[in-house]
This record gives sequence, structure tokens and C-alpha cells, in this order.
Amino acid sequence: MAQKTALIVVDMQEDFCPPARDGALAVPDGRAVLPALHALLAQPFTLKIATKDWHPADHVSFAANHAGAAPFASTTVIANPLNAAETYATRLWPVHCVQGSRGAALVRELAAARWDAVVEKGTDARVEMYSAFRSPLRAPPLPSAVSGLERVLRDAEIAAVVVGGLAGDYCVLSTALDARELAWETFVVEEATRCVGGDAGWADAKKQLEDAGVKVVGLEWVKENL
Ligand code: VGL
Ligand code: ZN
Repeated sequence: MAQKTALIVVDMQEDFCPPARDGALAVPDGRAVLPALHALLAQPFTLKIATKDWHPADHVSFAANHAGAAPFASTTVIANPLNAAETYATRLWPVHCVQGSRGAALVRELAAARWDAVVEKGTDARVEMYSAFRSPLRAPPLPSAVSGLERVLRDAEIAAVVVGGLAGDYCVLSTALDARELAWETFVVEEATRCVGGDAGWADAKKQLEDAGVKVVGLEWVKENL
């Protein structure tokens, strides 16, 4: 690779992959990304990083923790614990990726990969955190919802990041948008992601990525150009 480049594999955990246990958040066709991820892992990246959605059982994003709420259909409003005036509405999910549970483990197929870092996110019960960098709460930022990922990339003098994993319309999208906003050249590999919202979810996510200056590329392009 001509420049220092990091591979970020987002949330390849059992609960996001069919067949997931009852109630978990399986992304349609989620396991289909594994061949592309294995091909990426064979490339000479400066850093290879896995992220894990890593929620306490009382996490605010679980519909089960809100009376009368239904997973996928309901939303809740989250306020910044440091500033009640900063709020955002967010979708509610089935219980997933509870810290230490089997469903929160990285998929077995990637367990043997040599990761330079494994970044946990969504660990503060009070806030949702799709991005592997930080929660959307910025006024002020909530320290317990800022992962060490930015520091890891800066310390290694990374110039570009390549992102894949699940889900393309949630955590891959937010992680790539944040990487771009934090000023890295950012690529998302199309074959290496699938969406909660299927093809329509991907069409919308891809537009948001491209509008923000993230490059959506194919696996072959990465092999030939990075
Ligand atoms: C994710 C929904 C809830 C993801 C995580 O990894 O895309 N989506 N938590
Ligand atoms: Zn989650």
C-alpha cells in the first residue's frame, strides 16, 4: 500500500449474522460478506481493526427496555447526559450484542484473524453509538461514548481507512461518515457489507456516503489501487 491504510471491520458478530438466535438482529445475507472480508484481510494493511457492538443489558437501544415499544418499529429520544438540551431520536432494536454473551462474539470465521485492535462501542447504557468512533452527542462530547479508535489511527499515522462489515446502513455508514469527517480518506467496500434495510437500505446509505466524500469501491479496486 502506497500510504498507511487501516482496515476497519465493523461488528461482524453472531447477533448480526443469520441464523442468529431468537430476537437478535440478523442482517439479511450478513454472512455473505465473509469472502470479501477474508480477501481484504489478506492485503497488507498497516492496521487491521475489528469493532464490536458491546451493550450492557440495560442499553437504551433495546425495545425491551421501553414499556410498550416494539423492536424495529419504535423510536426513543436520547438526551446528552451532560446537556439535556441536546437530543436525538433513534430507532429501537431487539436485544443484541450484550456484553459477554455468545451473540456478541466475533463470528467464528474471523476469530483466527490477527487484529491489531478490537474496539468496543455502545458500552454506555444511556446512549446509542453506531459509529465506532463516538456517539452523535457532541455538545459536549460524552467521554464514555468516545472509543479509542481515533487515537489508535492517529498514533499509527494512518492516512486512509477501508471499511466493511455490518450493517451498511447503520454502523458501517456512521463509522465511515465519521472517519471522513475526522479527515481520513475513506473507502467502503461494496461486497464487504450488507444492510438491515436490504438493497434499498444500501442505495440510501451509498448516496449519503458519496455525498460526504466517502468512496464506495469494489474489492478488486482495493487490491489494485491501495
Ligand atoms: C448496529 C443496529 C444496532 C450495527 C448496531 O452494527 O449496524 N445496528 N446496533
Ligand atoms: Zn447495537
